[in-house]
Amino acid sequence: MSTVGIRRDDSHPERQLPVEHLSFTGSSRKRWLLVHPRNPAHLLVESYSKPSLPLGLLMVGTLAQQHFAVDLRDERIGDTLPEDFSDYDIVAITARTVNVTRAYEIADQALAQGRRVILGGVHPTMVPEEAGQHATTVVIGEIESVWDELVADVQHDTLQPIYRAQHLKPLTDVQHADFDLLRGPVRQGKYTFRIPLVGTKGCPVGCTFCCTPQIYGKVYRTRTPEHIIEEIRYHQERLGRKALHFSFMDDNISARSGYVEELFERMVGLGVTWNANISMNFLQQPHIPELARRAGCEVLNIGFESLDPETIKQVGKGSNRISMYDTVVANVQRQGIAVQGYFIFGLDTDTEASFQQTYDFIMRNRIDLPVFTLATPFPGTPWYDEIAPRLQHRNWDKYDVQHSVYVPAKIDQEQLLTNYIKLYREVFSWRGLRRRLRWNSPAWVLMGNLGIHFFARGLTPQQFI
Ligand code: B12
Ligand code: SF4
Repeated sequence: MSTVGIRRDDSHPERQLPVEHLSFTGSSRKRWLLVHPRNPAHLLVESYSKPSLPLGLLMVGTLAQQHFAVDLRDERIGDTLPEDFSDYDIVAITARTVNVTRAYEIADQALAQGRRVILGGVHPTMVPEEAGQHATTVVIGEIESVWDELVADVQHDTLQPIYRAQHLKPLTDVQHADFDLLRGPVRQGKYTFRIPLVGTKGCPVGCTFCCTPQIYGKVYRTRTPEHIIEEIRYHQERLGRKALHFSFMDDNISARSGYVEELFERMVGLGVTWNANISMNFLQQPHIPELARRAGCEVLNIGFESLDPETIKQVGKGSNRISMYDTVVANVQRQGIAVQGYFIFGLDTDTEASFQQTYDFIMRNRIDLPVFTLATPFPGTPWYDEIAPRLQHRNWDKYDVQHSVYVPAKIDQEQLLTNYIKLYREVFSWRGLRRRLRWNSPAWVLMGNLGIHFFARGLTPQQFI
């Protein structure tokens, strides 16, 4: 592991401060403020779900608290930030593209007050040069893989501009997050009930629009089923009940043959339910969804993306074959598992016909929870470079997959948005819900449909621009 320096503005005031000015009064331990910035606008996901537990930031806190005093604030659930950051030596902020503008605002304020600022998460990982303009230090990728060096440098006050792991740590060495960092009555009920869990990281598929291949390369790492079960038991003990629902945060839980079977087999009888992102090629084999159901699976999240083979080819999604879509859905639903299906619109191969094809597929297969997104070129992906000349703006607040940020090749923006809204309205109309839904689906899937039904009612093209 080594660090890579990049040129950056060295004039931040904190650089001139002697280290003793930065120590927290009355304590020899440096004090960290961990921040999850709020999102700029109402995200679709928030119309049917409370915010997810901030697993990435919890991992940072879990490591940091071994050496430092830690205070975690999540603006998404209404936590406020101090105007004056002088109680803290380090302000560590997580960011995705959608909330990075707010992250930079907080970072700039903390830098101006002489604090050391560490930025991490997906957006700083994808565009570290940009993030470096607002931070003392940018961490590229997962904190676990650079932690030893980072902690030493914080202690000696020799923070480098950039930390990037040369080798990703095996996941077997990674401890699980300490959820006690979120303890407190104020936080009760403010997050979704779904507990985040990581089984694997990375994905070998390599879609051009996705950040994962840039974050982890094509390396696919797995935790041992023992570690995962140990973590499930930790939550059961912590919360005093067995029947918990977990959301695997994995990019793709089934990228290695044999692993997923072993994991699911070991989860049978734990008394938990769960959902996960899964690549569809594995679901062609009926024994995988059958095993998943026995292990407690309620919902599988599948990226269908498009019904057009040209689009699938264009985005490099080699794991999808249109000819297997219906079989895959049937294999999953036969087990009583609901399908949360993801679809992207506005890619260059899309025409008005793409909407009708998607509608027909969804209704024919009674997709339990369809999720529609507008194609969004995230900075740092190969697709972003390709689209860059056609971008309408770089207002990251609108890079939330619910805004049209570039004009596609074959349809104009008006056609795109009119059809997009029409599809939302029809798929989530009362009639659409009656035709699609199974009333024995998990309550949160039904609530999700209802949430989107009301969201879809008032849509106008302007809100997607
Ligand atoms: C599971 C998941 C979800 C879940 C849960 C989200 C959540 N809050 O965790 C759900 C379905 C809710 C979701 C929603 C969305 N998601 Co999502 N999601 C993911 C996925 C697959 C895994 C995220 C995860 O939890 N990973 C595991 C944790 C442990 O990793 P981590 O959070 O990255 O944190 C590590 C490092 O980043 C680093 N780190 C993180 N923070 C910090 C801070 C500091 C200071 C430091 C030093 C280090 C550090 O260390 C951490 C520990 O290893 C990622 C893909 C990916 N690989 O990132 C997409 C991804 C993050 N999602 C994405 C998007 C677009 C969205 C939505 C905007 C989509 C939408 N409109 O609904 C929303 C936004 C929700 C929100 N409020 O932020 C994009 C983001 C692209 C971008 N450039 O920002 C990704 C990258 C997928 C993609 N298309 O490429 N998502
Ligand atoms: S299959 Fe999913 S996680 Fe894997 S590269 Fe494609 S979009 Fe990303």
